[in-house]
Amino acid sequence: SLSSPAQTGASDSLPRIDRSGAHPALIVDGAPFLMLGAQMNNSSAWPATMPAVWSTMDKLGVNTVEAPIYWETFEPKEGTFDFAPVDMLLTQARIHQKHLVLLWFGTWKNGSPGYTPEWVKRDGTRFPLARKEDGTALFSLSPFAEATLTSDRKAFIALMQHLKTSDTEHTVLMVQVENEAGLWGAMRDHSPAANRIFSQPVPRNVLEAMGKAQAHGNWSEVFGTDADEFFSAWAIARHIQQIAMAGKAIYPLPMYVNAALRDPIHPGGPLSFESGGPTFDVLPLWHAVAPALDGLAPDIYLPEYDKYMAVLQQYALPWNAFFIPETGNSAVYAHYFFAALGKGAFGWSPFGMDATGYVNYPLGAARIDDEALQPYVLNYTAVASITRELAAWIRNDQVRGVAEAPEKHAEDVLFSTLKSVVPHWKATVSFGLPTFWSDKPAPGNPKLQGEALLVELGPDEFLVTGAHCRIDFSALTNAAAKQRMWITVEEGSYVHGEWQRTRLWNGDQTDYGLNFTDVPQLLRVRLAAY
Ligand code: N0T
Repeated sequence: SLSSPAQTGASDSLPRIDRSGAHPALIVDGAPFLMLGAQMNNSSAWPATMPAVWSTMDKLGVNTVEAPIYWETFEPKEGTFDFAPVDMLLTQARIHQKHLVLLWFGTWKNGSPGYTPEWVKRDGTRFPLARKEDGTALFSLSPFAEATLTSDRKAFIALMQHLKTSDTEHTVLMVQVENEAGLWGAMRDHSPAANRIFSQPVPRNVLEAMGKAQAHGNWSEVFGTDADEFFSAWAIARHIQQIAMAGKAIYPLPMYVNAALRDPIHPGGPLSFESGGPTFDVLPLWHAVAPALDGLAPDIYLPEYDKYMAVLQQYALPWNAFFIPETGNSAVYAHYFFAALGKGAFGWSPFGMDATGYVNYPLGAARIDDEALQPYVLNYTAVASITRELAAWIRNDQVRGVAEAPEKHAEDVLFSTLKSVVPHWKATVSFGLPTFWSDKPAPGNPKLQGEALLVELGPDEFLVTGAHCRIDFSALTNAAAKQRMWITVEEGSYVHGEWQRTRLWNGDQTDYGLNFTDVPQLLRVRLAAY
């Protein structure tokens, strides 16, 4: 059940989203797939820079690379498409045995038309910019211009048509439509076309999605101070829906949009965030207006524990094909990988992973060297042998993840998912303890780097891994038997879907719990209570 693109080239079934489990899953070659991802820097998808991309990607042990397709390069003259950059990515990804997620940098790239072709940039009449309230132009295309939609859609269709004919082996798993769509610097477009529509009644699907089914009126009347943002979200979602729908009609790969986030706990007011993108407060609106999208995905550049967890919570919605298409690449972000999987994500992807020399510090790491990659390599090495199994366990909600928090140095995880016969188990994950003994409470690690992944395989049986943590269990019964004994603790890996143990842990290796450092180790644990 382990697969690489090369091994599975014969399959003709399309990647798709499956919604039959507890969490939506990405199905590749007929089975749930876990994306161990990374995204290259924005200007790296060029033949000259790809060696510096692959060196990092190969070190990281990713199975999926996120790569941009630039509209300006793809359609340099209106109606003339250059497929060479797409083919270059397909060919090289296959050589490196990676899957791809292609990112369509079209009308919106971080809200701007920077990646639109010159013939778009120079024609403000056909492709009008959005306006501030005082009439000043913004460097963002108005979502109310027919030609902008038509041209972007035409190019996107050409891309999907090309993938349909040239990617029969399904190197490409998903397509991101635009990049962080929305508007910085104003809450909505105030162009005359926009203002006209703003004063008209709010469409019914928006009213229903936003819990205002009984209301009627124009945007301000119904939504008050939220009107500008919701209007923006509706206009942009509608535009992207047309593009995604047209692309899917040609070749129905899973599609999603990514969000520049609004602060999940203390949402800033107007102008503090990118307006109109799928921020947490407008997810139902986006879902209703852009049903061609399978997922609305968070780009998480919030290093704080509480915020990262809040974002996972906000986007892990039953209808949302949930994964993390971008997250920061500095050290702290690595320890959120298992927590994301525990919330049901089918993929995770740090951003800016290449050796071109560019770094997006202070958003991410100041240097991308082996030391910076190390915690990310540990993450992917630890689960490399179980990506298929893990994806299925995530879909079934058998997986829990813990990330080390600043002030809480131990966390309990309760297991009742499989309704096992008594006893049910509590796992305690503690941080900063030595690997031998201790009579003190866990002090926490010197820096936040601890994390744990726990899979409930069956009654009294778990698969666990972790970094910089100790995992132990106790029984959750009212009876006398509350303490655990290890029946067996096996270290090993899955080989062609079969667990193979390399050794038993016992003695010092289990007397003080299961201690993980910076060595990738997978343990299969069988417990009993006394
Ligand atoms: C991300 C990346 C790339 C006031 C940043 C994050 C990528 C895009 N944008 O390196 O540009 O293409 O999706 C925006 C984070 C905004 C933080 C603003 C702080």
